[in-house]
Amino acid sequence: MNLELHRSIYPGFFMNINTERLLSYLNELSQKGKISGLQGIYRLAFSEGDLAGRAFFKEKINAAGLSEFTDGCGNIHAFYNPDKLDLPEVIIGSHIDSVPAAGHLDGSLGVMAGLECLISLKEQGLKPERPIRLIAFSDEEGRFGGTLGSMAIAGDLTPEMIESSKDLNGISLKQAMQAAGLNAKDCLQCRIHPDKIHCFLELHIEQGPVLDQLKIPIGIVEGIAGIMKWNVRFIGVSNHAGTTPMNLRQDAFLALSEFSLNIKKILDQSGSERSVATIGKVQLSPGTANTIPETASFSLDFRDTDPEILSALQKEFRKELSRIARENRIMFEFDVLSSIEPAKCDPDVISVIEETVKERNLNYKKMMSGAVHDTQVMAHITRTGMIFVPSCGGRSHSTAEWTHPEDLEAGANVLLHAILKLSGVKHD
Ligand code: HGY
Ligand code: MN
Ligand code: MN
Repeated sequence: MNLELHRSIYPGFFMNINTERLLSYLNELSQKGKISGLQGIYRLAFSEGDLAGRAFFKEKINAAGLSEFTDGCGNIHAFYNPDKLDLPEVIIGSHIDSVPAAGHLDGSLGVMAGLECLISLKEQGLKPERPIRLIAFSDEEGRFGGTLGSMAIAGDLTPEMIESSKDLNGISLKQAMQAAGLNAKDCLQCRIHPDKIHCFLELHIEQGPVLDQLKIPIGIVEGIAGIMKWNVRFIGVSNHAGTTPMNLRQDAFLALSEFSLNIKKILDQSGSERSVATIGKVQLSPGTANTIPETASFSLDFRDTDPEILSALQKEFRKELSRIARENRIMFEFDVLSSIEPAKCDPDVISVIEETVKERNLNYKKMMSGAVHDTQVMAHITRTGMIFVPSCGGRSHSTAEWTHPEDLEAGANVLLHAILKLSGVKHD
């Protein structure tokens, strides 16, 4: 390949991110949200850990001399726009909130690599033909449903959602945001008009086994699975564990166990090979060994890349809950915590990523994402693309989360060069 030719294609072609700086940012951020005596990171949205992560990110933005602001939903925005252009922007982003006992890369990689890209552009004095904005979105992980911040930017939130949103422990979004110095109602004022956006790009770890098993360093995401997240309750009758004959019981936990055993059958009958369902949290009350549980409340997270399959699974799960409730002479109810439809990434953005990966002589695989991402919400208002890097052993949402530094570096450089192309960096 004639490198001179490339030099003429776009300035910055020979540019790379500062890998040491990226790794040190990731390492510093991974210290925010640590709880002594516990493994992993605890940056649940709007918690103390999350606020520490936010403060760290803002400090790095300001230290780099980039302009920054926090919107009404707590999304943190950083800008690179040396010529103060008022043109549709290239937006990059991800999240720094985490699940409990999280690893150090889920979301954090996209935000820290985005920051590293903006700093590198500034250091090189490169002039994009469009503004570039980096956003760390609030509550991607779903303490209050999921992708709250990107839904605010996309204008997908409603006053009812803000009013009714509660976490699995019954804490309301309003309370949690108030404790973080924010007013939940302001989430409704954060929309960015689609005309103001050229495209959106996110770098993220795969969180699955595909790239790692195939030893391929880059994934180019073609589509992202949709998710339904319910909080379900079976409500039976508490009674004495010793004196109540088995055939007279209305045992909420037995109903839950029958439901959980039937999930696989429902997926086989009504799902696709991409369908998944998980019961991740269970709470029994009154919760003593010698009392038949009155209430079994549990989370149900189910996903598929096809919206029709997702709605078929919704129907089947409801039918199954009601059959089991009837047969056990108990009641059931459920709240929909979140419902995010599947999304496709934009072919043009995909081809810019693909061109970038080929230029950098990297092996890659086009693939679907089983995890939910802010990208699929940003797809409601603009063209999107996602870059994956391998997760060792496919592990994520776990302290075992790991990606080799050379893969982090490769992914961040693909992000940088895709930004250079999409923002039309020109000669001085
Ligand atoms: O649950 C997910 O897919 C994402 O990690 N929030
Ligand atoms: Mn994530
Ligand atoms: Mn996650």
